[in-house]
Amino acid sequence: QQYAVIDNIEVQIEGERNLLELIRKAHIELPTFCYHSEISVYGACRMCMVEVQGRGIVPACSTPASDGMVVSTSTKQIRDMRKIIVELMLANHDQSCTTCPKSGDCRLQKIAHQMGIKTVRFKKREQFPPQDLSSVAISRDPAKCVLCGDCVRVCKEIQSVGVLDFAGRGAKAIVTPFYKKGIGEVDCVNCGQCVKICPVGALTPNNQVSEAWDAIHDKSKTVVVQIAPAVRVAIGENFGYQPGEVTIGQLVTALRMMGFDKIYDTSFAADFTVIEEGNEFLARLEKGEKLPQFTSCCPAWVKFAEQYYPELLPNISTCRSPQQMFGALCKEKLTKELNISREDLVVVSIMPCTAKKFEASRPEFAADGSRDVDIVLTTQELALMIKERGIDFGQLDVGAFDMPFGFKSGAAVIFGTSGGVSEAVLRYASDTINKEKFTAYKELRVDAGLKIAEVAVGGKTLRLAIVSGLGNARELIKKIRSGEEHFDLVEVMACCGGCVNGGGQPLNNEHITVQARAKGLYDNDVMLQVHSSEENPYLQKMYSDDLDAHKAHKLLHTHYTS
Ligand code: HC1
Ligand code: SF4
Repeated sequence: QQYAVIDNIEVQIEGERNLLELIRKAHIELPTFCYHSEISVYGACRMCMVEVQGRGIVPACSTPASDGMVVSTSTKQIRDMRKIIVELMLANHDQSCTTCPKSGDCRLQKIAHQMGIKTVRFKKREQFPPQDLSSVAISRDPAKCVLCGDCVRVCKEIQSVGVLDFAGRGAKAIVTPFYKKGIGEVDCVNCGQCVKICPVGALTPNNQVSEAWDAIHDKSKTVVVQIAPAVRVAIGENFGYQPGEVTIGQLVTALRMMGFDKIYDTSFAADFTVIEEGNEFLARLEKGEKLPQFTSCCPAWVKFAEQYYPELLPNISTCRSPQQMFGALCKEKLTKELNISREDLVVVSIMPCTAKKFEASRPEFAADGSRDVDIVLTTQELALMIKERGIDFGQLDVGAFDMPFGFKSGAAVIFGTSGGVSEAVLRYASDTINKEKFTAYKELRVDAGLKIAEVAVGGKTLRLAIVSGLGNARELIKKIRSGEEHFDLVEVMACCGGCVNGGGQPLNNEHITVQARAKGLYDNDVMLQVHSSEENPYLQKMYSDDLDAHKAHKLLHTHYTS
């Protein structure tokens, strides 16, 4: 057994990748801006410098732990160095902290406070590059950037998109999309993984909180809200709940108190997605064409495919995502029932995702220029609104959804985690083919970026791939194109682990959090009344009363552009 001594305490070395991880195991939270276990070590911020006996001062993130090492994490010299680094960052940083969207969640703010920094000894920078508001999904503010490079690496290494990079040198260095274009003008797929990893306010979701309040306060509007599956297991983290705890009842009550007229569930529409996508899949299987079928509910994946794999577009399911099915159905049905115009019905979505803002803005999801989904708020934007209204979330009674758009099966709730869409579609396919009730398909539950499974349905063995993270998707597509791999169904989610790890979720990046949120969704499935989409009684009624084949196609399907 090997040990290192860290701040006078012996700590066993058990395969930690570097000294920083060993120090964290010893319950010392060394500050860093640029270390994340899932991306490469960059060693740029120098905040994790420690003193190793006999070797001097070294960065803990890029130093392996070795037997007998004696480490001090905070000598006078190290403390002074860290203070200088943070003060230099602050001097070079637009300090409009109180109005920054990241205020309260900003690592620079937290570390400056933790280190007791009261004054900045360096001259403050006066001129900053302008904000970049070119994207409907993501806002950039280079004046807040600390040059940690986290966004550059996550975009390149995890998502294999690589639209961000460093430009300029010395004091003029910045992180920017290529050719200093706006982020909305390059191949960014809006996944928001850069937003989630950014420690400061340099990358944030495009904030639509004011638009939402304006709609709520406008008495001429009926404002309805849909809640995405993954929000229910994460929003509570902002109010002291553990990741994975389902707080949907409190959330419904909070939204009602805030003034939304009807509170609905995106999962209701996900049940439609299962039926439509399931039927499409069964038809393709029978004809043996356009296989593998790729899922279509992740808008970052759809844009990725449109940009890089246009030849795969015929294989992508033509189903709209649940968010967009919901918008189309709601605008069709409620405008008639309430006898109001499309403009006076405002559909707001609460999504774990920044790309859903982009999806809702796509021209194909509008009728005569009037959008099906008007405003998309991330989980984090909604948490800010709840706090702004002074609502004590943890004390709220559990509220119930409005009907019919509030009823859902468990199959529709598990959509929020990687593997959930495949499991939901397979439940429907096996119910339909085998005429048997509900199989859970636990073998599709994923704890990695790629899972390959073979499942017997109706005397056939189906081969499925479930992939999350666009870099993983790119690798898989290479194998499919070369003929090395064959599948019947491929589920792609842009964020590792699926929507539970979306770019609009609480800023808790640990793998364990994503697992806990996924478990919360699977547990919620068990608690619900029905587990297969076709058993949703409100869905059956809507199919028979409101949707003939033509209308179902018009409202529930789409097309792609390369
Ligand atoms: Fe998702 Fe979906 S599951 S894409 O991850 O198909 O965002 O949660 O709302 O639309 O239902 C996201 C989540 C979400 C859609 C559904
Ligand atoms: Fe890259 Fe995604 Fe960020 Fe766009 S949103 S810059 S694709 S990480």
